[in-house]
Amino acid sequence: MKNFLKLIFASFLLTGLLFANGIDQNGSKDGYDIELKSDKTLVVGTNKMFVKLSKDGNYITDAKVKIKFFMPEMPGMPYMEYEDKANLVGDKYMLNINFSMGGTWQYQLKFKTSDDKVHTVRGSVNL
Ligand SMILES: [Cu+2]
Repeated sequence: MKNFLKLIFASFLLTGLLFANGIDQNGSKDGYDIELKSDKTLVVGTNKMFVKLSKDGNYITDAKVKIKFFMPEMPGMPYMEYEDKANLVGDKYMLNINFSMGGTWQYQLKFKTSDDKVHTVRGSVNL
């Protein structure tokens, strides 16, 4: 019985870990598939995020990727934003994002492809 309870407890912990793990958002725009991911849970302070771009199953590694996170003005709080340009690391683009506070942050992810077109995806994250 004791072991059984331990097993249940362990599986709860595992589930918690799986769901507490960062963000993983997917979308598509103009025929491109976009994945925005973080390995760790988002925190106030510095966060590493990764963007993967692909088209027809092939990774796109020659795009220029940038992201802007922002929070609208609220009572007693000014508009806030944070921008970063991504660096290609392997087959994904790495971003360093500094969140100044918890709450909902909206983002605008832009990527310029080799045909000089700029594509924009929007979304939001919570922390
Ligand atoms: Cu705010």
